[in-house]
Amino acid sequence: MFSSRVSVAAAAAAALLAVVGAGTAATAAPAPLASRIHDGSFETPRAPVNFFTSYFPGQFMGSWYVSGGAVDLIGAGTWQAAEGDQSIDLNARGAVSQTFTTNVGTTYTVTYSLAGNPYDLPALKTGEALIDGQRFQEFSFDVTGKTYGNMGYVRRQFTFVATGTTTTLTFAGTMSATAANGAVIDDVCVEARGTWPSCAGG
Ligand SMILES: [Ca+2]
Repeated sequence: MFSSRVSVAAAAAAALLAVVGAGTAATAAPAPLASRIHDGSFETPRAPVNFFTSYFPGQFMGSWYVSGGAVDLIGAGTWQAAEGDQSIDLNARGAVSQTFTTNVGTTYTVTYSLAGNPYDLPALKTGEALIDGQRFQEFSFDVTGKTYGNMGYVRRQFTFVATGTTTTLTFAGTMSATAANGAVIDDVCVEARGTWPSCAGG
């Protein structure tokens, strides 16, 4: 386990590119509201360059809530990110969650980039993605041959049908509690019917 360190991050104002819909007719059928998660790329707050910040249950890591274990927010320059220059390490059994608005009955697609911390064994990093606490996808990544400069990200995807007006997405490590380094997640996107993707990388 990395040691804990709290970064003194400058209050970075997130520059949101607001896309204003051009809908005009009141008689038009309402467009399906797309889900909008925030900062799926884990770019805010900023972790120390070439270092990281550890977050623990009950703490907010920007738009994400740490719901289990310990999660490391990996600063720029530490290792390759899938998008932007930060990512997260779920360590052994760290978990991060975010709740966003959804339309009941609408199908949503979750995509994310997966790699693993190549620092040490075991080589196989495991975790799961949950919707409202229910496991929707297990994932694993073998870091054999991977390096900080060549993380080897792969893209993973699953869908869910919203059952409530809000939905909670969680990524959780499922490694042995003694594992020091785990699965790496970045560039999380949630979109409904292919519209309004919330991933930073498009
Ligand atoms: Ca990122």
